[in-house]
Amino acid sequence: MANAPVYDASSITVLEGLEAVRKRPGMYIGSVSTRGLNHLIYEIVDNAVDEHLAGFCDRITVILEADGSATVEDNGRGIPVGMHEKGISAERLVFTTLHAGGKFDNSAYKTSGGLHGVGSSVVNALSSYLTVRVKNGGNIYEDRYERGIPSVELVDGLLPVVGRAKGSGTIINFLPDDTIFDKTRFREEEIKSRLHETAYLNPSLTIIFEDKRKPETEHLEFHEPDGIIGFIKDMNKSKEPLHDIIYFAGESEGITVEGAFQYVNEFHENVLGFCNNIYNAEGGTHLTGFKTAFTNIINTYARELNVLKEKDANFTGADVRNGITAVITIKHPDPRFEGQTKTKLDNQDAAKVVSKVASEELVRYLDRNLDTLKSIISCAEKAAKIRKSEEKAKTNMLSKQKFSFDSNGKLANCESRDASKCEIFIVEGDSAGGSAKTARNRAYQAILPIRGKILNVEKASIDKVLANAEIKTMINAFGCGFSEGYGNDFDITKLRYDKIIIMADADVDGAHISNLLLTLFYRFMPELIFEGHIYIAMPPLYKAMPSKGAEEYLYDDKALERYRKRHKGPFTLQRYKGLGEMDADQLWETTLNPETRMLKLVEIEDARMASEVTEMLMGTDVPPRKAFIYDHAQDAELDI
Ligand code: TSJ
Repeated sequence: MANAPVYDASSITVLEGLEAVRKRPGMYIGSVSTRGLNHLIYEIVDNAVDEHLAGFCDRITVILEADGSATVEDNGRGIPVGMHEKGISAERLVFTTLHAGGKFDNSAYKTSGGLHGVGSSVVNALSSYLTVRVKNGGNIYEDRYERGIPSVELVDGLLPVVGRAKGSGTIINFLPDDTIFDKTRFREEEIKSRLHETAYLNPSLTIIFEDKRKPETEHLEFHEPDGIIGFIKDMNKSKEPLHDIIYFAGESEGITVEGAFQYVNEFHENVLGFCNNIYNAEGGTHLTGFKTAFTNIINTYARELNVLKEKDANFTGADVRNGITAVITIKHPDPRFEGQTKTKLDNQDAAKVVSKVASEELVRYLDRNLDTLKSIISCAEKAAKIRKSEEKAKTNMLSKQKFSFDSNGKLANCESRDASKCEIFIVEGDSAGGSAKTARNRAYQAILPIRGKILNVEKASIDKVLANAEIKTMINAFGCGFSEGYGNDFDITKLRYDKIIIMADADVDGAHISNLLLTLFYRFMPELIFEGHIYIAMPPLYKAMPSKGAEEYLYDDKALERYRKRHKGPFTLQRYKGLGEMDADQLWETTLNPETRMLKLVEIEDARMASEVTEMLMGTDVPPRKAFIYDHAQDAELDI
């Protein structure tokens, strides 16, 4: 009886709720890919962060266990295990009711993010098992669920005590359900990055990360007492800062605002927004508020200092932000999000309050720091100059071409017009392109060969970018247009291919080409990356041909190592130097055929990661760039 599911009348609707989560997991966690998988951890961690925000927890530990499960522990008050008014343990309510967060409508959740406090039941529903341990009053209470269904019998509605312990806290251990998720291996790079980001946003919190899946446990501690100032310092660490980091903070209408920024000697802006510690990939009203205020302030100063003469037009917002790295983080009692990925803050009062706080605080600062003000204004001047010449070039371009670039004959399109089934391979080199055209399944696979090295868009002005033949062909083929960042001229609903697959040689040149393409997408079509449409094909490095038995393709050196261990007897090894060495059949089998190929989904989820990637992609140092591709190659799995 101990492990049999325990039902009672009130749990029927509960189970129906969790069943809905299992039927449509994507609705609750975005996707069932690695990204969705990692989200499970964030949902749980966010609850512990809420306990920190409520003032009762200063330490969170996240462990990726050797058995594939994850453990999250905090030293907060512990989830209440007592009887809730509904006649069921409060803890049960948290894990079996969708949106249970609202049930504990106290100050603890006053500033929590849209999903905080509600995610734990979703994680529960999507886990093969989930155990809850609560330390409180000298006791350890334990509960357990299987696929969301409780398997521990309550005694008088209360949880059993399984041990004694000092202190208080909550420990959750769960194993993602492999019948729900495509892949069940947590991706540590992304998790570490997200936890580090959380540490920057919560300066008095310590987050410990352990990866016990590795031969030697990896142990990291994130504690960032300098908060967002440290965040800016980190993002600008390999850049050339033009002044000390500026920090401002304030409160109005129950909304608290904190901001920090620093200009670097670069033509690029990086402004990140957070609401209740959640990264807003699509920005929103807090950023609008900051940008509006800041543009006004700098224009006013520029006129006072006579940098802008009476006849001159104002600097644009983009001019003013040329070279800025900024973080704006607010706490809002009732945040609302909109946008494609529901990551755009929508509350109008946030714009007003951020604008007010930023104006007051920054004028106070800049009045006293004239040198800093002058270097900011000179960044704006440089940007305005470039903008004016680029506007001219763009107008000329547009009037000539109107973006209706005809396909210039190189694209071998597929027959299907059902975008959800179509794939386009961007193939380096004409010879590989030729083989790929022969090898593909023309029903749904399109091939676009590109020749030589593609233009580095970070080093080129926009007219050069648009004049580049390869780039024109790509923009035309994808069908969405383009615009800097999240602009209005890009329409992802017009995308003609579900998968855009970069296919380059597995060498340094190939890595370079992949990086240039990713830079292009990141700068002009970021939604393609954020919405998970960009992939990197992973052609095999070797073919092992044993004297007895079947040939086998090996996709990396680790695979070769494993092959050597497991394969007894002699074999010859063919090393592929490039895609061009494969004939059409081999290319189909290793790189094109969805049943057997390896694809790496390019995922850039959180701000820190995105910023690091830009830095890597833009930087001139080769080693970090190689490392980026290498890291991603490590994560590749069979795409079946
Ligand atoms: F996600 C989760 F629910 F599984 C989870 C919750 C996971 C982890 C690691 C920690 C937590 C959590 C919840 N930590 N601390 C709390 N605190 C409460 O739930 C709590 C405790 C006391 C009171 C109170 O009013 O006395 C209120 C709350 C919400």
